[in-house]
Amino acid sequence: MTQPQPSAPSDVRPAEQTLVILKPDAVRRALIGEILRRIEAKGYTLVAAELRSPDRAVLAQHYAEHEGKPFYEPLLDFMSSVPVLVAVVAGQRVVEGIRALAGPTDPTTAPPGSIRGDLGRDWGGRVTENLVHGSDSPASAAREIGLWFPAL
Ligand code: DAT
Ligand code: MG
Repeated sequence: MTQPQPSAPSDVRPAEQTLVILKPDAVRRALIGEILRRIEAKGYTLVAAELRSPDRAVLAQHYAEHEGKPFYEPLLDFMSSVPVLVAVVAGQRVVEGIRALAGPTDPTTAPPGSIRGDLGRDWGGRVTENLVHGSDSPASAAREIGLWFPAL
């Protein structure tokens, strides 16, 4: 895939890509703009973005590592409750960069300054609502981008 590259010496480390999902709570609360603003302000590049109503099979593959956990079915219900914004974001070390921007899973204790820490809270549901998904490793990113954007 081609993507905008800054003018840089030829020995610059190559950009990597990660999968980002703005989850139903972000969409419902009209926080898409605010979250994308933070990602762009950090300097990362959006290479694909689309509002999707994913079918359960895609969500089941996306969250396969959590199958069997008590929050798995509520998580799939939550993720299919309203359309989500699915995006591919690029930049050097973007996988760990997006995880740092998002903050840890629990929004109650996620540090202020992070997306989850600034914008999220516990709403008392069976699944933790924390606004944003980011791939947890380059291998996960490749798998998830292949799942959501097979043409890329
Ligand atoms: P992350 O999204 O930080 O990578 P994860 O992969 O462990 O976290 O879990 C996927 C999502 O499932 C997470 O964003 C919110 C939900 N979740 C995780 N652990 C949970 C728990 N103990 N109870 C309820 N929901 C949970
Ligand atoms: Mg995860």
